[in-house]
Amino acid sequence: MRGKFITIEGTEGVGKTTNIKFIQDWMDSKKLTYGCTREPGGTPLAEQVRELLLAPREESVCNTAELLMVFAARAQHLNQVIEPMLGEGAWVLCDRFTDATYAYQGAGRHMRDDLIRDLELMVQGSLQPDLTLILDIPVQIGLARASERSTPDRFEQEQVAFFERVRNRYLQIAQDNPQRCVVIDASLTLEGVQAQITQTLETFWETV
Ligand code: T5A
Repeated sequence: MRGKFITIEGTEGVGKTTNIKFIQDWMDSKKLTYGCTREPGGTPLAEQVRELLLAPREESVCNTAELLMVFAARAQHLNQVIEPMLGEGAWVLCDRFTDATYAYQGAGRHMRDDLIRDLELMVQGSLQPDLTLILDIPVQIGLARASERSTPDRFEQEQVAFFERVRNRYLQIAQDNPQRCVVIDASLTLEGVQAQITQTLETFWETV
């Protein structure tokens, strides 16, 4: 049987990395075979593209180049990691996927959705996550958490208005895709966030 594909999304500093470890513990408790990966990245080549995308630079990166780099990395990641694992029956837990492209390049950078959709179709065909956890938090809280943890990358140097557009698009995606998306209130304590995640995973588990 094909594995399940779970993605985790949200604006900067929302707690994805922190909660991925928690989800891995849940998967261990279910004795699942799974892989944990991330976007942009997940293969040596795609990780190099990630470095290109995130590095702050003086040269301004044109939106089309950024979008194509995101999908180039995704194509490699799907081909080398995600599809083979799902095909072998393993579950895949991925830190960000194409919802991030609609949120960051679509809403954030004002790129046209139909362009993103064309690339999505070319790169991933009909593949969609089975479950997407969207961690939601007021932008300023997330940015403050992220800045305490590390120096800002190229995206984290954007203005608050950019992240407000990103956040709103994520909420819109959740509203448009209730069968696969669950919004988690990530402004609570870690315990409160993880209680919501457990509930979501257990509900999903019942459908598997
Ligand atoms: N991108 C990506 C695109 O533009 N298009 C795309 O298609 C894709 C796939 C990199 C960038 O790439 C862009 C978007 C991104 O800008 P990323 O590495 O996922 O993507 O970048 P970040 O969102 O910056 O991820 P981070 O690792 O920085 O943040 P996390 O993982 O959300 O946050 P985390 O877990 O590190 O937590 C941040 C801090 O908050 C604390 C943690 O301890 C940590 O210190 N924290 C809490 N504190 C209090 N209460 C809680 N509930 C807390 N949860 C966590």
